[in-house]
Formats: sequence, C-alpha cells, structure tokens
Amino acid sequence: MILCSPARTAIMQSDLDLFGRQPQRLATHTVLLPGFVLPRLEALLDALRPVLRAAPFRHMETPGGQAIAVALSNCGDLGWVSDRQGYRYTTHDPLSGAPWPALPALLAQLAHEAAAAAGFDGFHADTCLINHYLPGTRLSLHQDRNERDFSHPIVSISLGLPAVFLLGGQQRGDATQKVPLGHGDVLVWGGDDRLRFHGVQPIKPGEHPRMGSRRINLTLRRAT
Ligand SMILES: O=C(O)CCC(=O)C(=O)O
Ligand SMILES: [Mn+2]
Repeated sequence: MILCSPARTAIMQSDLDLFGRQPQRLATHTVLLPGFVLPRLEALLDALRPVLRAAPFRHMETPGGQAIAVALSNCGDLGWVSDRQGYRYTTHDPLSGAPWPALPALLAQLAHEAAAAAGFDGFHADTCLINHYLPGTRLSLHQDRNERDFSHPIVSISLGLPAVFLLGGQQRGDATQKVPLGHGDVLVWGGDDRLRFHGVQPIKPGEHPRMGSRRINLTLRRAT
C-alpha cells in the first residue's frame, strides 16, 4: 500500500515512479499515482486490443440528441451507455448486440492495486469505460452517478497525450483544481470525493511516441 490513510505523509522511495514523481494527495480521498501502470503498459495494451476489436470505439448521443465528442467503448459485466433514453449501464453492447467483452484480469488487478495504494482496500471493479480523445476533444464537468453504490472509488488510467483534468467540488459552480495527467498516470477518487464534479480540458495537439495522436482513458468502477 502506498498511502494507507490521508494522514500518512512519509512516502517511501519504492513509491516513486520511473521519473521520481511521488504519489500526490489532491483532496481528502483523491490521490494521483504518477506512472502507476507504466511497468505493465505493454501487457495492458495487449489486453485492450481484443476488447476494442470486439467493441470498437463509437460516438454515442446525449439524451438531448447531441453526439458525445469523446468516442467510447466498455468492457466488464456492464458497460456505460448514453442515448435518447438517458445515461445507464447495460449488459450488452448496443452496437453488436453481444455482451460487453469481459474485463481483462490485468485491468481488474491494476484497479485493485491502485485503489489500495490510494487507501481503498478491497476494490473490485466490474466495469471499465474506455474513452478515446482526439486533439481538441474535451469532457465537460459532470459527476459519475450512474452506479448503485457510491462507497466504491473510481480508478482512472490515462494513456497517450497529456490532459488537464479538472477536479471540482460537490457543486457544479465550485472552483476547479487543474490536475495534469500524463501517460501511465492513475487518478483515484472516492469516499468524500466520490461525487465531485470533474472534467477534461480540450486535449492539445501532439503526437505521443507510443500511443499516437490520441488520449485513452480507462475509467474503472463498480457499477453494481
Ligand atoms: O478522461 C478522463 O480523465 C475522465 C473521464 C471521466 O470522467 C468519465 O468517463 O466519466
Ligand atoms: Mn467522470
């Protein structure tokens, strides 16, 4: 475990990432784990490939009928969808009619470990939303509230182009903290912070050496 309680301040050398960046507590129950997935990056990408072949990225509609700028897919027992009927979780991919691809064991394990490192022991994700951002794509401020039980944290993995994550408060109008997220970083939020508003500023144009001109975000949650 890296940060077992908000009170813990001493961080061990082994907690540092490849570039010497240390875990950072951004709020009472929000922790940034720089480079957390980098040691297992290639295995993670290998696990994602068949998922995205079975359930390719697509643009969904908001309930109001607008195309969502972020393209998305899912894996796990459930997948998050949006259409004219609203936001919800489904067991099946509406595009193929097949069940969402299974959550790769490595992803579940990474989420479990990252949650524990942030002080949330015993986290078992049952769904992973996979977001695909091109340069210029943003995600407006929102709360994650389609899950049944908000006592479970959210584990969010960033890959590819850098992003500025906006960490807001409990109200939409609250001030936001700008959190730079880079390739391999993991952000975990839960507890008192579980319903904080959050979003992503437009992705700046660029070319990531491993991921190309895109940002991929994996948001692991327990939906049931
Ligand atoms: O892309 C991100 O970093 C955040 C994604 C997110 O908040 C969501 O999919 O609900
Ligand atoms: Mn969200």
